[in-house]
Amino acid sequence: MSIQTTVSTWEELLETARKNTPVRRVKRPGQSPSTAPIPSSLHKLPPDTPPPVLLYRDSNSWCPFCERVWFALEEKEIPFATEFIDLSNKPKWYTDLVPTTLVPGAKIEGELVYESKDILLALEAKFPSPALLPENPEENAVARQLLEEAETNDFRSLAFKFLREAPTDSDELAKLQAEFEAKLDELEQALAKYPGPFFVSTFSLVDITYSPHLDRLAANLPVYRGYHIKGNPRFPRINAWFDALNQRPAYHRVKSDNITNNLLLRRRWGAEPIGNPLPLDAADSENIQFRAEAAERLSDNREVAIGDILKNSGVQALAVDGDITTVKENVDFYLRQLADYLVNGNGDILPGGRTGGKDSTVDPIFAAVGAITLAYVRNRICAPRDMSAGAATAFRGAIDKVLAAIY
Ligand SMILES: N[C@@H](CCC(=O)N[C@@H](CS)C(=O)NCC(=O)O)C(=O)O
Repeated sequence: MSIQTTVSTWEELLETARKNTPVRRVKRPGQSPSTAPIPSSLHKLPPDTPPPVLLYRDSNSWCPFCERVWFALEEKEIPFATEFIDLSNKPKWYTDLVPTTLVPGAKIEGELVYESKDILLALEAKFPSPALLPENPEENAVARQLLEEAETNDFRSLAFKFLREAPTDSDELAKLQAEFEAKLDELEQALAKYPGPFFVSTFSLVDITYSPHLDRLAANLPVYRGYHIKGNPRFPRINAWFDALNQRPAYHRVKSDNITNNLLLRRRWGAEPIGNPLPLDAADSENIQFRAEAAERLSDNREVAIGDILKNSGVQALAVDGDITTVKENVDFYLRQLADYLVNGNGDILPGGRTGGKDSTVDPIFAAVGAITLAYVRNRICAPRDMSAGAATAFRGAIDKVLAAIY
């Protein structure tokens, strides 16, 4: 079947997208992940100077402990290089190097440090400005104490018990919820001790330490337990803290989006959702820069994306006589239509399956390729591994629109 191409070429799409976003990533041909973010301060290094920090982190960018270190590196504007470790098959050199064999690990000016808290403190010692611990000695001691407590209190274990344990009855679930809420009450009280939205009077390593886990809980509890932290009147300070984090550019670079968190819990931990996913943030979906970033990612990395779709989505079953050429062309068409909608479109989306104008019939196989392609990539992309959380939201929002126009 010939396709009437009503959408722009990849080259046009890439050019338009790049006009609307400064965000770029490096390509890693043949490797996983296939692209990586560029640390925002790398450009500050003189040419041919190795960055002072090497971060060892998980290849899928799911690890909350790695996120802490990345967050601090971005806040402190430290240029760094990243070595990705495949946690399902850790290389021997890494397990030989790091006694715990866990990520994150780091080489800071050549010196190995591991355990996220120790890496954060070592970064603070070597790169004191901008400070992520208070200068006032008394408050500095409080922050260090809070950091210790974040590692030793049972906040994380109670939270994840409530989230992940399959309770035998509703009394058991209510008990887990009450224990978790008591822990949130403690955080609420801790946030009340100093003026301003943070744990101490300035943004600090304590906020960085709590943010990845609280983010994951705020995204997953509504879906897996019907429980909301965000918007819950019992926790006004935690909500103000989330709002304050949202003002920080570094946070937006390192965080995941809600859907990535939801999917991860199901796939990695086998949890069963009991409710609907949280609605996509409309402001992010409509944000021109996020839309352009998503389109830029898709256009620039299209070959890898198409290869992955053909291999893993099941779409090849639609090939006639085993010839995937047409399927491939059609996958390409739908991805271009998606990128086109991201950069150019807020108007009508031309139904992708129609080839002869508005009133012609939809070719069912062509439409099915589109449905599979779009449904697959909607759940395949993962923030911040593939793009920022805001871009991932815009990407998923655009897919919903294009999908809805297929049939
Ligand atoms: N206490 C450690 C925890 C690190 C950790 O649990 N990392 C996980 C990834 S989220 C890991 O390396 N898992 C691999 C494994 O268990 O082999 C820290 O704060 O750095």
